[in-house]
Amino acid sequence: MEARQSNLRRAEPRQLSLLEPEVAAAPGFSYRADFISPAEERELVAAFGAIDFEPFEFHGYLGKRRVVSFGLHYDFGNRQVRERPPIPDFLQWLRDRAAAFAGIAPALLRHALVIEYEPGAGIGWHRDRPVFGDVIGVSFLSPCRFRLRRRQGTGWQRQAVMLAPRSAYILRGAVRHEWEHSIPPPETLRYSVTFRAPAAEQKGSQEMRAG
Ligand SMILES: O=C(O)CCC(=O)C(=O)O
Repeated sequence: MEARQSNLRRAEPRQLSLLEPEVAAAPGFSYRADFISPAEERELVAAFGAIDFEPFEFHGYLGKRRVVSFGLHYDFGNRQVRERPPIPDFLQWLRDRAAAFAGIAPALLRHALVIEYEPGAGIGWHRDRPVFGDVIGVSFLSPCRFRLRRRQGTGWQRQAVMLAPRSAYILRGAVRHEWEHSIPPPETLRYSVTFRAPAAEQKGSQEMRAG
């Protein structure tokens, strides 16, 4: 029995496709390598070192990653967006650049979330709250595997993209609203900064431009 069992092989998980930079992973995913220079990365990482991060909290559970929100903050307990201290000066130029990448007015990106991933700290499968619109993320230090999945019948359609340090990505459309994403724990320290606009404000500004 044991011998037979040891010959039984579990179904292999579907192979993840590793995509080249600039190639869309899922509809709505954009990627840009070398979004910031090595000197800009050093400057921002030094600023992150002075931030008073807090453990990520979700309904009373503490995650291993540590976070700080500026401008706005989504409170999972009350399911409400709350005000936070303004986006600091050292992040303003990055917000402007993220806004230009996404074609959004910088002032609309009112939420900046800085995440510190120590080795062993990842982020589980999730979709961002619909109260926010597009997500623009910038990566620092450790490269990481950005995993994507969406329901397909009884299983999952899966993809993954390697995010290089100093790169940026946009989640919009299907990849933002239909796909989930997750990042396994990095082997070395990683930071990310993600910018978001309140969905209603982003939609309003798009309608104004279209009208
Ligand atoms: O660290 C990242 O690039 C992803 C962050 C993320 O998934 C989130 O804040 O919801």
